[in-house]
Amino acid sequence: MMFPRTLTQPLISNGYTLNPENVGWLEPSDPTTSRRLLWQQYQEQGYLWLKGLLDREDVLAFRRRFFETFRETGLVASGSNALQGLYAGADAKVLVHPNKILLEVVRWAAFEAFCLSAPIIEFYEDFLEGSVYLHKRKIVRFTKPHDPKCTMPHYDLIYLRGGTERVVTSWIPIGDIPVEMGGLAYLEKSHHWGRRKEAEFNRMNANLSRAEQINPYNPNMDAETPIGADVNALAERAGGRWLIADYEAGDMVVHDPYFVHTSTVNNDAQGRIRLSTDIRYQRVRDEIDPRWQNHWSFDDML
Ligand SMILES: O=C(O)CCC(=O)C(=O)O
Repeated sequence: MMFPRTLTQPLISNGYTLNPENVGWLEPSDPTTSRRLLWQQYQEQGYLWLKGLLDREDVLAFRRRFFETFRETGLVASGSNALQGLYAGADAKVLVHPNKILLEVVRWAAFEAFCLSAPIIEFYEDFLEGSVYLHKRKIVRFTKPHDPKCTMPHYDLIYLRGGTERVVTSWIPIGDIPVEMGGLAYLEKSHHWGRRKEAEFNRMNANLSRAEQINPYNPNMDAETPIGADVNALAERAGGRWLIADYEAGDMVVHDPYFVHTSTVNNDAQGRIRLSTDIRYQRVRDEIDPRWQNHWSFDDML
């Protein structure tokens, strides 16, 4: 496939520069496509990039509300419009720890309402063919411009082994996230590789207690870097490219729990903070990982 556009700069993930031959683009899906076709695409690709599933204005309203609150940290450029989420710069004095705000936001009723908005629930009830459950542990992430720390390559089941493997993640950009702002990059067809990797972890963990088997910090695993940080080496090992996209407010990506993903550095020329949420849904009748039934906290070891 041809790239839809030329990249203006190299993409860097945790110190590794992605080789251009290891980069491709996500295929968008129309949310109004039939369930049968979407399911088929999801199984083939490991993801669905649902364009415009959500109301763009609702998503932008949430972005504005987030940054109005986030101003308290001192990290939003003074006098700027909250909707932009402009970073105050590396010299900014931190007044309130950003984690305090994040942990409040994931507990907001307004955030819960956002995650339970009609387009999402209607999509999942159709897609998963039944009543769905939203995991209580929901994550909101922000990425400052030029911060070298990125999401480490991983697949979600590493942290979610205590329930069904039919759990599905929604990654939702809260605002536009063009490639240069460091959105998610997905390793092409890696849901097959992830299944094999998980079988390998299961073999290694066979003699551990059940609690240790599902613990991503068990003696056989390194939860911080579970499959390595070198994105080029991973592309070679899994035999696919890292698929990127210019995400827009209103989009939702649905990804398979074995599908490998990472993020890249936010090099936004305007200095905007990248904001997103990742939340999980499953059929209520499937086994639910009890460790994900509390609000997110930084010491929950997941
Ligand atoms: O937004 C990110 O950087 C990471 C998100 C993630 O890991 C996920 O959606 O499962």
